[in-house]
Amino acid sequence: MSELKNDLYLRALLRQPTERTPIWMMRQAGRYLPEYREVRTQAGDFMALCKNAELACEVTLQPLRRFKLDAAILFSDILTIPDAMGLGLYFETGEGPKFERPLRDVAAIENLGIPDPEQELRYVMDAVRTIRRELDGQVPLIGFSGSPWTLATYMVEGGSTKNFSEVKKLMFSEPAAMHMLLSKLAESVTTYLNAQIAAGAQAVMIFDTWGGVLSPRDYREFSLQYMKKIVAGLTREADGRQVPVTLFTKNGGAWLPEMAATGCDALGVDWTMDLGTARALVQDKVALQGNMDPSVLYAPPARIEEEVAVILESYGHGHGHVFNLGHGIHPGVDPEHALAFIDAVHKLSPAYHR
Ligand code: 1CP
Repeated sequence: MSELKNDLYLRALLRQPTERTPIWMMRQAGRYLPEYREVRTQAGDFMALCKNAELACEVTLQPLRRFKLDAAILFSDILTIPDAMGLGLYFETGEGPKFERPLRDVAAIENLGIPDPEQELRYVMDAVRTIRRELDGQVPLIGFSGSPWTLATYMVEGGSTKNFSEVKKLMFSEPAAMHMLLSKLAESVTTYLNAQIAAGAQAVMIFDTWGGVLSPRDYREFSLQYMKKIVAGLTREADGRQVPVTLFTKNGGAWLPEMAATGCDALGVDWTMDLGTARALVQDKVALQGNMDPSVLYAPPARIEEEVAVILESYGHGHGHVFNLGHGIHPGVDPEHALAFIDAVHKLSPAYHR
């Protein structure tokens, strides 16, 4: 494999010195880019795009052509695992993801198998291999998965949800079945991420988008415990380099110290907490990624630059910060504003590394 030309992102995650703060954006490949919309139309639908390695590679690289980003993220989705488990993922235009066969009883959970990443999920591994080849060492490639809890919410609800009623009903009334589901998902996620690493992913991130809807006790029991198991089972070195692991629980600010104790390398932080407070909470045990409110990108470039300055100052001097949004970029953002955001990080961050 070709030598990595820009390893700022990997070094920052391991809290090693960097000359500036690296940056990437969650959902950096997506609908805010006209060139993405074009390829998606060409592919037909979202899953067809994910399953075509050449097109998935093309949309992964699109944001890197426009912006000075320090990492690429595999173009795929967290719902590939439930799809591979046989739930039948589909997308209806204008609506979120849906499953043809959501999990509604204990028998359905008992019948779930662990997908083989080089069989049912081979298209993901093919995309990783294609992207690594085309990246040619320009920046590292991030692999990812959903957390067991977050995947379970979609699998039990059958799609997106506001109240989490079905999944919480299961959790509170059939805890043993819930744990069986989460154990199967933890094993599937571990195998899946290790396969992504074997195929060429140089760092991995676990998205726990819905951990924040749980009480502290339930978060520990139904989400954190399983992420910790995954972290313990991951390949941590490949091609003579460490493979850093980032955990991100949206609305999980209160739990950062416990998350930092899982053995991961870095934590994603959303915008509901000051980065300086987060840094004090984790006592520099892990690196931090974040945390601008994605809606700031609707504001004029001068206001965006101001917010970047506030966040850099909040983290303060020293290493171990990866700049990012606190959640995915919104589809309605003007790409010129994303450009202003990324340029501001390039311009203002070196002062914090001297
Ligand atoms: O083109 C389209 O209309 C599809 C929109 C879309 C995209 C661009 C979906 C459907 N998934 C993706 C790609 C995607 N999803 C990536 C690609 C890499 C990148 O960051 O550029 C990643 C990392 C994800 C992860 C993902 N999917 C998460 C976790 C992160 C997060 O944003 O919280 C979640 C919760 C999903 C589920 C999902 N898939 C798609 C949508 C619209 C959703 C969210 C549904 C919901 O809000 O419940």
